[in-house]
Amino acid sequence: MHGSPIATLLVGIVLVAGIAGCAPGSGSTAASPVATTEVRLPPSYKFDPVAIVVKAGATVTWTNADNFTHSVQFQGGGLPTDARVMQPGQQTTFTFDTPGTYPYRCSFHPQDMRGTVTVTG
Ligand SMILES: [Cu+2]
Repeated sequence: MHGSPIATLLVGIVLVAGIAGCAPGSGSTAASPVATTEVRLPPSYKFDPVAIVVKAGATVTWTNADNFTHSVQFQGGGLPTDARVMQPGQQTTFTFDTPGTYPYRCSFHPQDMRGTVTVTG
C-alpha cells in the first residue's frame, strides 16, 4: 500500500521520458539547416545534409556518391522544376539569387529523398 504511489510516480516519469525520447525522431522535417554549399548523396537514397542554409548568390553543388541515379527537382518557389539528373559520380549545381526556402526532392525517389535549401539575404 505504501509503495503504490511511488510506483505510479515512477511509471509516469518513464512514460514522459519515453515520449520525449521519441520526439526528435518523429519530426524528420525539423532538422536544423547546415551552413554549406555542398550536398552529398551517399549510399543510399539520401541527401546529406538534408537541410542547408546559404547566402543569396551562392552556388550549391550536389554530388551523387551513391550507386544509383538520382536527381534534384525543385518544388516551385519560382525555380525551374525540371529534374536535374545525376548519374553515379556526377554533380549538378544551382545558383540561388533570391532569399527564401526552397524544398526539393529526387524525382525518382520522391518519398525517400527530400531536402531543403534556405537562402538568406
Ligand atoms: Cu533518388
